[in-house]
Amino acid sequence: MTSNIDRSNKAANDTGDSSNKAARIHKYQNPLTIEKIAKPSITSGQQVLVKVAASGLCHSDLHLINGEWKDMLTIPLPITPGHEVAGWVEEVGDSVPQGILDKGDLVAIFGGWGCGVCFHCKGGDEQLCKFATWPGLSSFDGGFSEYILVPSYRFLIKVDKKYRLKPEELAPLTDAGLTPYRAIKKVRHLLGPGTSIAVVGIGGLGTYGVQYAKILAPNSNTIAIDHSDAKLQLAEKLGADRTLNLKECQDIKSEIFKITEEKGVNAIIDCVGAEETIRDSARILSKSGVLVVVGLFGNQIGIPLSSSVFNENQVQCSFWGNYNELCEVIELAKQCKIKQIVRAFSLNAINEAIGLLRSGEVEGRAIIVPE
Ligand code: FEH
Ligand code: ZN
Repeated sequence: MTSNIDRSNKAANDTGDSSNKAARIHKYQNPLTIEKIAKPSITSGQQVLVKVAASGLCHSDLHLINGEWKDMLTIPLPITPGHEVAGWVEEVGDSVPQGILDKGDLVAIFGGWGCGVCFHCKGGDEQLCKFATWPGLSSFDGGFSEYILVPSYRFLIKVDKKYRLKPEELAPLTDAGLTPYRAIKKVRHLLGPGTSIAVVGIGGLGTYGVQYAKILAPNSNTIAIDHSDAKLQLAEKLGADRTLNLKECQDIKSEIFKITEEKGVNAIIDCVGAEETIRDSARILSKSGVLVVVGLFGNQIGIPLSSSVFNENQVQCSFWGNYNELCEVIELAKQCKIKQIVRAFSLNAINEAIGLLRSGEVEGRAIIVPE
C-alpha cells in the first residue's frame, strides 16, 4: 500500500468539533469543493454515525462527477460522493440492539441500502432493491468526508481489530473487492480443468478479479486483458496465468484462440463495460461461454446475433454484491488471502486523485483519507 498519512488512533482523537470536512459536487463537470459542512446527527433509532477512516474512489464517482448520470440518477446537489467506505463507529441510535456496536469499532459500510422487506431484500440482494439508496449516489451523502450517517446498523459489518485490517484496505472491499466477487461466483460452475476465464481491465476491480479467479476457479486458466503493461505485470504478480496487451495485439481473437488451444474463453468478467470491450468479448467467447459485464463505461451491450446464438453464448450483468458476499470477501481479507493494491490520498488531494483515475494512472484503488 502506498500511503504517507499518519492515522494512528484516529477514533480516539475526537475533538468534539461539530463540523465535517467534505468534498462535494456543487456543479457537474467541476472539481469537487472541499468545505466544512455540518456534522450529521442521528435523527432516528437505527442510524449509526460513522467517523470515516477511508473511502475508495470508483469510476462510478467519475461518471457521477462528469454529469453522465444526471438524468438516470436524480440527485439533489450539492452531494458528497463516496460509496466505498470504512470507518469507526462514532454514535449509535437508541434502537440499535445493545452490545452489537460500540464507539470506536471498525466497520465496513455495505452500500446497497435497501428497504429490507421487498422480494430482493428478503432474498438477500438489498443492492437490487427497487427503493435502494446508495451513499454518495443518491440523496444520502457519501464517504468523502469526515463523518457519514448510515441509515441502519444493518448495513455495517464490524471487523475485529485483532485482524489488523487497515481501513484503507477495508473500504475498497465494499465495492472494488465485492463487484468482481459476485460476478465470478455467477460463472464459477463453468470453470473446471481445461477452461479459461478472462478478466478485462486490471484497475480497481480487475486487481481483485484475477485473484478471485484463482480462488474460486483454481483449475481454470486466468487471462488478464488490459492495454497497460504495468497493469498486466501487476496482474501476473496477483496470479494471472496469461496476459494480453490490447495495444500490442493485432487481432484479439487469434491471440486468445492460440492461448486457449482454439477453444475460446469460457467466462469473461468485463470490468470496463465499454462498447469495444464488449465487442471484443463476443469474439473470444468459447461455445457456451458467458460474458459477465460489471463495468459501466459504455451505453449499449451490442453483440452479433447469429454467432451468439450458434455458440449459445450468454451475456449476464452483475451489479455490485450483497451483504453476505461482502462478509465473504472480508473473510478472505481477514485470512490474508487477497492482496490489496491501494494508494491513499488525503481528502484535500481528492481532485488530484480524480485526475489520476481519469487518466488511468492509478494502480489498483485510490483511497481518500480524511486527515
Ligand atoms: C454504480 C451505480 C450505483 C451504485 C453503485 C455503483 C457501482 O459503483 C457498484 O459497482
Ligand atoms: Zn463503485
